[in-house]
Amino acid sequence: MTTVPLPDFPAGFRWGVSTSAYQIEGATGVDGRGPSIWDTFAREPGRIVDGSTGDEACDHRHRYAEDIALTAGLGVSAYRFSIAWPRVQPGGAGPANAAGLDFYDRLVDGLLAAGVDPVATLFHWDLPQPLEDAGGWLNRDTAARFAEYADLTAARLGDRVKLWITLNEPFIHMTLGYGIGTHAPGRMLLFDSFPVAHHQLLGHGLAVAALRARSTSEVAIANNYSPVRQVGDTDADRVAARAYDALHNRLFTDPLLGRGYPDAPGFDPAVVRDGDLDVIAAPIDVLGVNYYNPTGIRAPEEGSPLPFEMVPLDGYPRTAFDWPVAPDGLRELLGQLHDRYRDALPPIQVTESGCAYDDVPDADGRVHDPERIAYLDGHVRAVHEAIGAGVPVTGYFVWSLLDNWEWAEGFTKRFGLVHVDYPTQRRTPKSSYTWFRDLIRR
Ligand code: PNW
Repeated sequence: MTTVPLPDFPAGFRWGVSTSAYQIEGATGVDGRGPSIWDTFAREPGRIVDGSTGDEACDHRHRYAEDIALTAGLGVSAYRFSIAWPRVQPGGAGPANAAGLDFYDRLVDGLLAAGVDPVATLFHWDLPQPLEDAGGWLNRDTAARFAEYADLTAARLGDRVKLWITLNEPFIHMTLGYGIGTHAPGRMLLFDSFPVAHHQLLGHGLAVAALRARSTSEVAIANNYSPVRQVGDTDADRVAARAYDALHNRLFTDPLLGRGYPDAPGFDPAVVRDGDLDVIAAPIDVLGVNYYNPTGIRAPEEGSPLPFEMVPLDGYPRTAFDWPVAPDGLRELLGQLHDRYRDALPPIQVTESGCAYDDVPDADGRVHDPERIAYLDGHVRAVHEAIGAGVPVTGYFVWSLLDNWEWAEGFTKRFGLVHVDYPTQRRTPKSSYTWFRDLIRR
């Protein structure tokens, strides 16, 4: 890690931490919550590496007051959480379940009392199971259902949530959930999953309209981005890199920012109806950027089902997920977004940035995570550099406040600033927590 002091950030820069409902809440059977696709998926043998489910996770549904205190103790100005759709509409449709919304009401009030802005994501992958039974995001009707849920939620919380995020990483949900099936709902449609992109984006646009009608707060979407590093120098490598870039970095952003769909693999205009692109391009106030790593791409082998091949990038340290630690990729990505969309680009907030390491308490019960400090130090500097170069970045959220249930990896990957001992649910701030607190305090 560099010892050069961290640079100052503009006044009003939003420092935050992020979590998501299914990964931390547990208590899946209380408040009249209905089943989600992740309850179903996690129960299927072989889906989750350690055989765990999110039934308990971090028990945040019961321990939220302690988690608000941990958040406030960091001195962050914002906390990004997600609302579990199955708590608000247990069946995925119909009137709001008041008991489900009561929990988020208390959470939001607790955050505000602690001086922390609530930033609420409406969909972080936990679709009500009844909607999946009707086709999930392959079904156009799910977009309308999503807008209805957004309306019910904003009617209750719209006066206090400071920033709404409609969808989390629709690209990852489409590719892992419907393309290759390593996430819920576990479908393997490869490029036939394109309708999932369009229906999520349509749901986003309809939800933006619903939120605007109920709330004067800012509205955003959180996309996952990964700058593409072309490996190899043939024309075929160039074509492959361009195809992957269109899929990962443009499919969910070009139409949002008014450009229509790019020419991306799997793009099937058949599901796009007249007027949809206008709905999708409804102005947003903030573009949420989730960044973890760049992607190496070269031309595929003959006969591959994919128009590109992913290759590991050499020369970077790696996290416990084996993801490369590449802060230069964040700098590159922010510059790319700025160059690509120029005047159409709203202010960016980095809504997720973080890393997994095998953090274990020492004999004194302390958790030292110097790799995470180095990771965050590098990424915070990358953001600062981008701001210096004129990219409008107004916030940075660490993924995550807590170690939590990491989807198909179960409890085996720890991303938190706070260590969680799952058997006892004891929370222990790691040294990165202190580091981040001190960074914000300066
Ligand atoms: C994001 N990939 O997921 C999610 O928003 C979080 O819920 C998650 O815990 C975090 O990143 C860490 O994984 C991703 O395969 C899952 O490239 C997979 C990928 C990227 C992001």
